[in-house]
Amino acid sequence: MAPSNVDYSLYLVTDSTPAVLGHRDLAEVVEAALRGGVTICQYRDKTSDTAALVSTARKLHAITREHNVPLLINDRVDVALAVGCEGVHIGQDDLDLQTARKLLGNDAIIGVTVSTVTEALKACRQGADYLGIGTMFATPTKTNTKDIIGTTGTQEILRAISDEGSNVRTVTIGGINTTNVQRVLYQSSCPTKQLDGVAVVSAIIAAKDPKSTAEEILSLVKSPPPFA
Ligand code: TZP
Repeated sequence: MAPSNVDYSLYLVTDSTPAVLGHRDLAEVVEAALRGGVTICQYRDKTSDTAALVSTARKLHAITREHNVPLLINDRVDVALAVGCEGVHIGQDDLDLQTARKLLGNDAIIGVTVSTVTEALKACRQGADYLGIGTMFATPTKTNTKDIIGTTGTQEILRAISDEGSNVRTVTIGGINTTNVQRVLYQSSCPTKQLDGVAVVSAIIAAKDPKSTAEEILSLVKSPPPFA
């Protein structure tokens, strides 16, 4: 199991496509977001070849290490191993969790995308460190999402995890931004389990000022919502 003190409050997931990143440099945007308080980062790139993935991941890892923030690689255990970063995030159609764990070892952080109670309980039982629960809201960043589950579906998953007695960590993903983050955290909570944080792509990567946007989202995550 990965260290239990990983901070999932503000989880940045990268996107290198022109529609989100524009013509900016990914490493510069990630660095700015880290200065704004991002607590964990995932390099997600569905189009680059393996050599380019390793090269960019090395660059990002040098930056995340300076900020003492874990870097995970989306889907690619081989890239995580090549770079020596802190872990991977796997989807339902990627390499299975048990194989990823065997390859990366017990200290690696391994997260799994889940959108149903069944998927969530399976990932918990197989030793996931955290769950990326979603999709919260429809988002142009990922259009092939299986399910839009909203706060109701997310709450159902949190309740099931809690009933299972699992202490797996949780973040939500999909359409999270400064205007909805507090409502999402509040409405998804069940009495015995809350989300540990939010995973954000475009609200930060496409922001004019990624640093101040990250600061704003992090402070909203950490302060109680006005309507609680
Ligand atoms: N998985 C579910 S939704 C999503 C991923 C990777 C993309 C979320 O992007 P955004 O821009 O934060 O809505």
